[in-house]
Amino acid sequence: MDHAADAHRTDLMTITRFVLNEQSKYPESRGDFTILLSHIVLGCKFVCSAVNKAGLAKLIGLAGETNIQGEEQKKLDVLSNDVFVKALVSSGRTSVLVSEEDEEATFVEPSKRGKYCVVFDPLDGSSNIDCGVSIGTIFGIYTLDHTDEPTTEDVLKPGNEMVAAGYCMYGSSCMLVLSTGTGVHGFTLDPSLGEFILTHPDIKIPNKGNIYSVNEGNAQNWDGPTTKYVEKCKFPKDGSHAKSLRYVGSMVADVHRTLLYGGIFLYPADKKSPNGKLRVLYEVFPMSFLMEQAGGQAFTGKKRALDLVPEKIHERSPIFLGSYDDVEEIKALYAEE
Ligand code: FDP
Repeated sequence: MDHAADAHRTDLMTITRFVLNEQSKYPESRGDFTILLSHIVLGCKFVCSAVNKAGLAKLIGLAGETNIQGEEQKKLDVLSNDVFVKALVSSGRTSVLVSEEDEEATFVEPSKRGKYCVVFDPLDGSSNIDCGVSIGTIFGIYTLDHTDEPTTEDVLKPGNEMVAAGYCMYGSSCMLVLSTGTGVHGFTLDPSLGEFILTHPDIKIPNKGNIYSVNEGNAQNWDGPTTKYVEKCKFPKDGSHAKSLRYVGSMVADVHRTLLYGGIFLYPADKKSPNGKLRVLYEVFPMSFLMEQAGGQAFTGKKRALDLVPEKIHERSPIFLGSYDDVEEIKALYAEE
């Protein structure tokens, strides 16, 4: 009998135990973050269950509404948004919420307020819902640094001020990847226990990868550096192997693969979308935070992504993120401009 393996199987590090362990390193901590996270975890479990049942429950289909980005809103988007907003408000630990689905920020009523602001995309990659491809929830957390009436200014802060970020991927397994600023840790939902168990401690992205991930259908509208970079991936002139192309078109799935296998994920600016497509607060920042914590980089084409200061809650930005050396190459091409 393998006693070491058995000890591992019987000493389960749940996400709550993990965060409580972290919390114990800060004696002044009152457990607010642990409570907030447990509400986010509940939202993820609910959405995971809804995504799994979607085909059966006839939840798939248009809800007959469009969101503020002009995209068709699916029933699962609406449901996920409701679940997260209610879970976050009822945690009693939030003051400002920004959701991809809501045009305006939500300000929590005074009696339920707490010291955190949460920015999130409740169900990212929604064009993939109907074909069962992996989708996910992305979130970033800021602290409220004053006791005055909260405003949107409290979330219009650079990503480097986030105190935590993560995503939950609803795929062949349900996985929550989290960073509180001390590395990146992955937890897989054990459906029989209903608990997220630490399965991927201290994730480090390889320094260089052999995969690039981009919607190449937009190539005719790209700028010079992006065009040159993708050309280099396909036809390297330094004797290295050409990179493989993988693109799911669901940010959580594409970033998750990039984090585990290495390589680069690009959503550049193009002539039609000069600011790219992905949203700064709840797509670019959380994923950039995780990449940096895992030893990678995230770049906008102009600067470090986490140094952006958003002016609007639904602002977009081009993004290049992934393995350190791969992002270094695209930075060099933009520096030549
Ligand atoms: P979706 O439109 O399906 O919701 O920002 C949303 C997003 O998906 C990301 O998850 C994904 O990376 C990207 O858009 C895909 O965009 P393209 O279809 O333009 O490639």
